[in-house]
Amino acid sequence: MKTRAAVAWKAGAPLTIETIELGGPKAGEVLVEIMATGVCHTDAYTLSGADPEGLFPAILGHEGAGIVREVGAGVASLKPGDHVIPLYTPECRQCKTCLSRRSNLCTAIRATQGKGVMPDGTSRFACDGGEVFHYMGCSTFSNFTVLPEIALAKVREDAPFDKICYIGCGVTTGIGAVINTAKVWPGANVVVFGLGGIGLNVIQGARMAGADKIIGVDLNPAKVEMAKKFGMTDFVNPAEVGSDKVVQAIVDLTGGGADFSFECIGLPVTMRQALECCHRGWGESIIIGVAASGQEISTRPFQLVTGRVWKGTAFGGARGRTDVPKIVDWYMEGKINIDDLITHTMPLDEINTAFDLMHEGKSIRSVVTF
Ligand code: NAD
Ligand code: AHE
Ligand code: ZN
Repeated sequence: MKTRAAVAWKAGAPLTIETIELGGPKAGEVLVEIMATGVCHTDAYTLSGADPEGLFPAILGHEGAGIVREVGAGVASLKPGDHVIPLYTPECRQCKTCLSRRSNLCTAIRATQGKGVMPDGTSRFACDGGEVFHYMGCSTFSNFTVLPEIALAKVREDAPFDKICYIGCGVTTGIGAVINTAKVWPGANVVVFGLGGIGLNVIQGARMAGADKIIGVDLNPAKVEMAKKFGMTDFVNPAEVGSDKVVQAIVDLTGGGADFSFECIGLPVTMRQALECCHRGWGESIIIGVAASGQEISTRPFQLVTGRVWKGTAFGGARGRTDVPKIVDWYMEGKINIDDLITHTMPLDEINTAFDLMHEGKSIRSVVTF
């Protein structure tokens, strides 16, 4: 079939809207009509050329919601008409990692996802006869896409696509990092580096967990109002206190250091600050931000010897097919706020505006509707 999609032809270039040839679902696969997709900073990261797994040409996008239109042979858990959220972290429930219950990092299809192809090693997308790569196993910047059954969470049908698409990455990553990875306790002091589409969901999760102080760190003061609305109690602007004074400012605000910190920017310098502002003896720092190819983190080993803990999390530690439908329920029951974080909505033709708004610091989340 033919479909419309935004294609990333090369690093750093704007996406262009193309008519794409899409192959149908093979055994174990599902054809999904994407109704809406968020634009996450990770899409911009890959488009920038800094992602070692970045391939071109590709159809980016990994924060979508849509409707099953066709299923391949052997697909048992989904049928045409089902509403779904694509999962860049699938849940096969059979691999060593899924069975271990210790991590959400299902390994069933990770290798082919990183190579921009389906599990059988081929791409279903072509443009003018040339192969176009898949992205993170999702490619939600296409009106129609094909995913393995294990990479789709079935969700309730009364939930609006243009809001729940954000659960496909940002909402689940931020709230999940607090609940699943850090296990923030009531009364904890929490610090969030980066008040964007992920950091504000960390703040929302920290408030749900009953955190006491929730300190936000960002260079952009325009993010303060929204962060306060979601539960931020204190704000530190590195441009005002000085980058070398951020750690001390947080230690002072928390009476000795944070119980938990979350890095939601993707820079080694803020990752180090996030670790070193943690409380001696027990403070835990969770890395969420994705740093560019070749970058490394460092600290004095003494920081770890004296009890601080460095961790990371992908997709908030969530097991997608199990947890995502529950997060959609939380949204529909009014337990979490998604609407206020979606600051811009636009048609596919205007998708490059979503990247511009992100880079200019003017949006929290932009959502593209088809
Ligand atoms: P975003 O662009 O919406 O937000 C980033 C925020 O960081 C902005 O508010 C910006 O002003 C702030 N910032 C930038 N440089 C700063 C600095 N030096 N000091 C302080 N603040 C600074 O991005 P997002 O969508 O929230 O994504 C954040 C990061 O999380 C990205 O690296 C993204 O790739 C990553 N991410 C990781 C996962 C995961 O599963 N681990 C999931 C989604 C996103
Ligand atoms: N190809 C990238 C990987 C970047 C990365 O860490 N991605 C996160 C999700 S970000 C969503 O916005 C993730 O899920 N990581 C685990 C995994 O298996 O990719 C790079 O930098 O190499
Ligand atoms: Zn993302």
